[in-house]
Amino acid sequence: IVKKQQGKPSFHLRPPHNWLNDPNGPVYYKGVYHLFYQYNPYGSVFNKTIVWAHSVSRDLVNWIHLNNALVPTAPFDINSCWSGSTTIIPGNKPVVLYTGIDNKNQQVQNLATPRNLSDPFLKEWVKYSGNPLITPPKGVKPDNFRDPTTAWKGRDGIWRVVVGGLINNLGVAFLYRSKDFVHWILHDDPLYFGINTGIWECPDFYPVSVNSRLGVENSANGKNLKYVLKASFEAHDYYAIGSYDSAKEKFMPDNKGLSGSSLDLRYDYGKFYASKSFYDSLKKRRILWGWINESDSSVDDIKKGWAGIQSIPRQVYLSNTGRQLIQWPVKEIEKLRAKHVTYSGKKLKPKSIFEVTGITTSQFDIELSFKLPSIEEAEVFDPKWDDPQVLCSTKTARVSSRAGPFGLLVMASQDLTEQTAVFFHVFKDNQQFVVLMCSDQSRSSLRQGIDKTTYGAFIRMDNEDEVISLKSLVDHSVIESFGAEGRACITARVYPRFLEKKDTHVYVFNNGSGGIAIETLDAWSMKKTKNN
Ligand code: DQQ
Repeated sequence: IVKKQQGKPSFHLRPPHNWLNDPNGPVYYKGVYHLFYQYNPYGSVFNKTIVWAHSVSRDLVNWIHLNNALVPTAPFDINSCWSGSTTIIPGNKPVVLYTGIDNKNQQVQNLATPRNLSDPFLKEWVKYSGNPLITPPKGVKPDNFRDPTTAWKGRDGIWRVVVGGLINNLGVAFLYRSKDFVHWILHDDPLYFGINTGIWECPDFYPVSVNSRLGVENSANGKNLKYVLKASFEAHDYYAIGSYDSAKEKFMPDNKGLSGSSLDLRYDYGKFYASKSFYDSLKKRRILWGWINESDSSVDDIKKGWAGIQSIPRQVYLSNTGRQLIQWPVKEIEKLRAKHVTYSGKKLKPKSIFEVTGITTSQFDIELSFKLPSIEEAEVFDPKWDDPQVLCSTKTARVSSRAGPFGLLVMASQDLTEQTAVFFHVFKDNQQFVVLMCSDQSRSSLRQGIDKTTYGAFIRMDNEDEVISLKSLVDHSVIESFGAEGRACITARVYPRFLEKKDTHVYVFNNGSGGIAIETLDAWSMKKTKNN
């Protein structure tokens, strides 16, 4: 029995007890946002009784937990209801495609529809009597075929859906087509595949606008669109930006595809997996959710009685350069902001630190912008550096260079024996800034048996950038950080030991050999959400 629920988040979506993982089938319907997710109703570990839990919200901030929407009951899903997606079909009808683990332990794709379309909460779901709709294709092992995407309809009126899997050691986005959403035919070639990646889980495929932050509905077609293909493998969510040839049913990445290399694009360079996006027709934006798992042991999870949270929903859109996505917490989360402190024009001398006080230090939102040095001041980027995560383990928060490290120490004890550093090192590469962003958990806790991996990402700055910004949303054991206005995201989990007895502190630091100017700093205490 634990005395206090230390580390329990206060404004991240999570039911009161038990295990959760992937977000499933997010959708906006009749004034209500729905998020389903993988959930074990019987305990705080993953097992064979996974259901679709269901939470609803009118503002993406406060959630009501409803009854489980899909639970294993039928031969086609008796061993678990695994991940899937919602599609809105004509007539504003949401329908769900999900993976069932059937009575032979095969992964099959099933359909479910709401019992009552006039209920905006879509409380009850009916499984189609003709399930399964899709069984593993020839050559695919029965446990290597899962996680249908939101379907999209082509100009020809035919539906397409992608299912993730593995065949002949290739991670694959299998493509299926259907005229009626019930009979699905495998297309000869996959939409795309990756070599040596392992199985592709939870694929996502959607259009983005090239000249606007507005989201695009999955079935939209037309000019000024690019496409994003995401696949989850090897513990990360990788994506590529490219075009989609609907005649050939091919995704063509602009640059590299999805290979799992340390230089591939990732939604998040920390803990963020099996994510899923949806088009929010109310606010015309695309929103992304990911599963943030624990970093402590499953023994701890059992003691705590809960494990896993959903990320803060993020708006996602194409950057001006068209080369990457930008992510930012949905505006609505700002409703939770309470007490505000602000500083501007503050200078941080070399090797100095200052404490941000006046906010709730275990539950806050902070945004800072640091003035970039002159290009001459930055050290030269070594082209051999091809793994930002590895680089963050040598260029730590303590290793001084001419421009950096500077950033935040959060969930820190007053004596700094426990602290998580989120920071930047600034380099130059041919007269352009390349910033290394790190989230260093190595000193986050004196406890043993916790995964304290340091995470890192490279950010290529634009010529006109004069500052580099950092935003962190800190919610007890969760730290979601956004570098350079959302060009790189790193999510971490931390479980400091001092919290058993002492309060936590927030500091801004500069360990570089040059001074650094903080242009702006704003921090807010964050309120608890309802139902948390
Ligand atoms: N989680 C689900 C699967 C999916 C995996 C099972 C990804 O459907 O492939 O809970 O985390």
